[in-house]
Amino acid sequence: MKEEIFSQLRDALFFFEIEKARELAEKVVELGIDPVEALEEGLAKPLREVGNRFETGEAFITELIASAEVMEAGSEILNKEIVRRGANRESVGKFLIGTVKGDIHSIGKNIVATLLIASGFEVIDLGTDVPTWTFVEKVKELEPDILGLSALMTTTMVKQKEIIGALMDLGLRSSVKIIVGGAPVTKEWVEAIGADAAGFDAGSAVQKALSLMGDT
Ligand code: B12
Repeated sequence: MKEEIFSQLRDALFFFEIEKARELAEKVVELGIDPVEALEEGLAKPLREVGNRFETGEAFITELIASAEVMEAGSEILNKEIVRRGANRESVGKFLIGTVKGDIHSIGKNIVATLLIASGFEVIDLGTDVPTWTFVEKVKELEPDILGLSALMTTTMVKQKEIIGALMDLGLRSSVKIIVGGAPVTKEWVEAIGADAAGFDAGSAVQKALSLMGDT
């Protein structure tokens, strides 16, 4: 049953069926299927496939946009269920997150934010295309335990470095742990820019965040 629903979700994403994706996501909730697994297997994996096809010229940008809309529609319902399942936990820490300037990719960041909330973090999401200065101001104002920086493009990941540099210049770097993420991020990049950790998927992002809280 579970596999069949995941397969139907994949088809909905490939054939741009927004309503179908919503219905299937509702079914996942009704049947008590793990919403995290449904998100990853039914929507995130096939969306990455569309991205790969776009890269090789086999898919058009319009297809990429339409598939992303299906992912967003389905994940809106699944995210609510993920948060509901993790409700009533004590706050384990304050997590400030956003996608860097010049980058409007939000899906991965939103999944990470959802799983962090489900794991007990208080999450403040600054959204996408966030200027370096806004990250710095918000760190000063809100004093989060962890700052999460999402960048999905090789052209925008440099902003992660810029933000860390700005925090260092203002003497704020040691006040906050920094975890970076997004498809182009590597271990080498983390070391090169002086971040504390990287999350390569939502599960590892939560694990790293919890272990960073242990270090504070
Ligand atoms: C969906 C998508 C879009 C959608 C975004 C919709 C939205 N609301 O987010 C749309 C269609 C709008 C889009 C636009 C563009 N895109 Co685009 N897009 C993608 C695609 C296919 C999937 C991204 C995604 O959502 N993946 C699913 C999620 C679940 O995975 P994820 O994002 O990797 O997130 C996970 C991890 O990375 C990690 N993570 C993510 N953030 C964070 C943050 C923290 C703190 C942590 C710890 C972890 C973490 O955990 C997440 C959950 O598992 C990728 C292809 C790919 N392989 O990534 C291209 C891709 C990123 N896009 C690309 C490009 C080029 C563009 C455009 C420039 C296209 C154009 N010509 O206009 C524009 C850019 C606009 C801009 N200024 O940002 C390129 C980037 C190439 C590069 N330079 O590196 C890619 C790689 C496609 C390709 N292969 O060419 N895109």
